[in-house]
Amino acid sequence: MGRGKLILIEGLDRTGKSTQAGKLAERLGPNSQLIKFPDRSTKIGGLINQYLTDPAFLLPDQAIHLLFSANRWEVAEEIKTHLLKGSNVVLDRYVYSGVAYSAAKGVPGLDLQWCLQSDVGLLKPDLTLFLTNQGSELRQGFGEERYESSAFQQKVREQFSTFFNDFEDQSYKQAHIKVLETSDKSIEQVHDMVWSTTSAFMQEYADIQDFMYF
Ligand code: Z5A
Ligand code: MG
Repeated sequence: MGRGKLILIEGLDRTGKSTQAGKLAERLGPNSQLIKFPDRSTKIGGLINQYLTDPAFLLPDQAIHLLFSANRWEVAEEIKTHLLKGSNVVLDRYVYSGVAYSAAKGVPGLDLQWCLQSDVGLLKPDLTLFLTNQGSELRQGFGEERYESSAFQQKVREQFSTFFNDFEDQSYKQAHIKVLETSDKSIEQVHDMVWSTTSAFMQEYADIQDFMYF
């Protein structure tokens, strides 16, 4: 039996990532695993949650960046173990959110290159589905957490784009990262796109055995 596939649902805010990650994991069957970042249930995740929800809880930008990264390292072995047992793992946000949100702050020195360093060595997804809503004003109602303003989200969008174009290996990008436009599509319509892209990928890359790393 081959190893499971690591499938990431990434994207801009309020594009339905958590909704789609849940539906994909369900469709992949009971043996699949769903892991969300940030995982707010761990000790490190508790600090991240406090940072996101309490404006009075201040941390240096470098420190919160490293906590988000540490939150991924906390479960890195667990993810690999699931994959080696043949389970597919669906991730809801991951390294790309890590670098894009921190670099979008525009803090001198906290650029994409610096931000990536703490994630170097983490498993790279076999497939990333990047959800965008370029053409839509739908679901622009951001919440109350830190980072949830449209001006900041525009900067995040630019950082994602710079990372994929300038930092990601282009042959990896072409084969392993798929952009899905979700504007004006229902949850079921987006799920159909997610499922058809995932099943086509799984067929084409059924034999992947080696792991890839950031
Ligand atoms: N962050 C970071 O800085 N560094 C890191 O390393 C990581 C994250 C991992 C919290 O993340 C913040 O942490 C986030 C990035 C930063 N900052 N911001 N902004 P989070 O993942 O916990 O954020 P969230 O609160 O879950 O929001 P989200 O992920 O942006 O939302 P979503 O998952 O994309 O959307 P959703 O929860 O699936 O759907 C939102 C609503 O829209 C919900 O009511 C759905 O029922 C509805 N929905 C979904 N799809 C549709 C369609 N197609 N039509 C109509 N309605 C829909
Ligand atoms: Mg979410």
